[in-house]
Amino acid sequence: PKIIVATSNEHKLKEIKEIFNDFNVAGMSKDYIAPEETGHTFCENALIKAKSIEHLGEIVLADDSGIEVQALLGLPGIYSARYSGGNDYQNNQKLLEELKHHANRKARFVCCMVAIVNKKIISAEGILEGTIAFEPKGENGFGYDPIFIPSGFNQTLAELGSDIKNKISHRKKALEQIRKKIMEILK
Ligand code: ITT
Repeated sequence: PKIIVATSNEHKLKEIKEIFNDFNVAGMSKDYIAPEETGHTFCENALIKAKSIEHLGEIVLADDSGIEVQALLGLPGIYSARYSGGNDYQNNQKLLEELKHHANRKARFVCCMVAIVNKKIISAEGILEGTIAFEPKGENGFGYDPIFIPSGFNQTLAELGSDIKNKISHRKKALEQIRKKIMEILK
């Protein structure tokens, strides 16, 4: 089946394509203007994005995700993309700076996927637990990957690379759940 994804983040799209390699996954064109993310939760924002392209196909999908840091009471959370007002590197620097005086470096990635399948709205959430590293390491991935060490590993997601990331990630978990719900509607 064909799935259109409401994202302007090419890294997300690449991961979704790798995980959903049994679907025909298409992104948006260059001139796609994303809606304002005015929701208060990941799923609210994912729904806003999915609805914005509902008219484009029988199956549309949107991903809203971010990192929640325990010592920062869950921030940056839904503000992850706009945390520093700058780029990924600056977001990472700000997070490391904020955590300087905290011993607790626990964090988790959260992803909410919303799909609209033949007008039916479905959602699924995935979580990846881990800790924040003391400095950025690794070249793979995007966003907070260089400073996030998943539980059970001793390297960052950016060091571990996409093969491992796409087996364990919040995005992978959310996609596997939503895959089941999509197939249930289509059968
Ligand atoms: P779209 O809304 O167009 O999909 P976006 O990048 O703005 O793209 P979000 O609003 O969902 O997406 O913000 C997600 C941010 O959370 C992202 O920019 C990263 O900073 C962070 N993030 C989410 N998933 C991540 C991952 O797998 N690895 C690293 N950082 C991630």
